[in-house]
Amino acid sequence: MDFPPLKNDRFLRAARGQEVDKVPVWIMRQAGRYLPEFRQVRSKHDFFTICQTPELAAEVTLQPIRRFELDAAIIFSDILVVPQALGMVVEMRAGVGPVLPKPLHSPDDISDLEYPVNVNEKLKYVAEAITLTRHKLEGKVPLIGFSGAPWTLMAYMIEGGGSKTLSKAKAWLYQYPAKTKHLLDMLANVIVDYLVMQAEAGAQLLQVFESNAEYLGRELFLEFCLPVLQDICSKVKSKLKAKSLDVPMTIFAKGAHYALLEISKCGYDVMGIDWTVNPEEARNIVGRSITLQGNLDPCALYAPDNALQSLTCEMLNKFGTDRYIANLGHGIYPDMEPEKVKVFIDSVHAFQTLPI
Ligand code: 1CP
Repeated sequence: MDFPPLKNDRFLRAARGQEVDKVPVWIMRQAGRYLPEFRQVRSKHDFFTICQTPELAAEVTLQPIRRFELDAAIIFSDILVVPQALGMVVEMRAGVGPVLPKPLHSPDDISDLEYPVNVNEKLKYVAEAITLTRHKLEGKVPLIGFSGAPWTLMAYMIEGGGSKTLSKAKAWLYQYPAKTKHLLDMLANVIVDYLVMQAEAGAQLLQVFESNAEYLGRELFLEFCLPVLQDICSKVKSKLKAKSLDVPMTIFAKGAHYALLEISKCGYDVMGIDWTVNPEEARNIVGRSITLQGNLDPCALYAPDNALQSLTCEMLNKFGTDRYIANLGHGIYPDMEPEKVKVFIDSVHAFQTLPI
């Protein structure tokens, strides 16, 4: 596909372990409710209508890019479009978040899922949104595509929405380990096709969100998550290679402080860490063969500007400037003042990079 040439490649360079002029920075959930211009679009359209309408998805993806000196854009969508593609109903309720009114109650319900999924048909709107956004970005910054990881999606499909404990979903891991693995493999197959489709449509890096890793311990994670995360990465990469596409991949397993080394060896180019992990310890554990991404506490953006600047500086000192992408340790909160994002980004860019 013929896209405008990329003008700022420091995010992709850092993902590939190449030298950068400044530390690249983007923010998880950078398009969203903390921006008045997003709330305006959202007041007129249902959440999933925005995701499904390429012009609207491109517009809200570009909103933070117009406002801030971010080094990457992330396509506006949600991880729950995958359960939708499997035939599940997902509603986005104001003040509540995602709700799946007919969750999976037992493994017998797996057969009700519309599987296999023709991703190129069911999620075509995401591909179209990506292609349109790539054009509208005019090469300003690269565009990130993403998917939820199998365990994170499975948890929503069983809990029917967010949950404090994920006890219903975790019960499956103990009660039905084989059937759970079957469901996770089904999800992985859909996710592989979905990520490949996004790269073909123009996504320049693919991030996998295992946001619910924090509910598991090391043993459950190693048994149920790690093998599928590895499988997704190797299958996506080999399928892309066959199409002469080379797109770096990021894994963000939130709360998986207990398996940093194993995650770093899964084949991904970048590993996101949440704000509970000490960057120096993470670097010591994983070595220098992977780029780290993160991890300022999203609440640090509530601090006065000078404190936020020092906290950002402290974080960069710990990570170093090599093989590093600055970000928050999780998504930005909806009540954040947009001005704080500028303070954070400017502090990252002002940091002196050292020659490798
Ligand atoms: O700029 C961007 O990052 C926007 C794209 C984006 C992404 C990458 C959205 C828009 N959602 C996501 C990923 C996502 N969605 C994750 C993984 C990242 C993470 O851990 O936060 C998860 C777990 C979800 C599920 C989800 N969708 C939640 C969390 C609920 C819970 O269990 O706590 C919520 C609140 C949503 C809704 C949503 N998704 C995105 C936005 C802007 C919103 C707000 C909805 C609205 O406007 O009404």
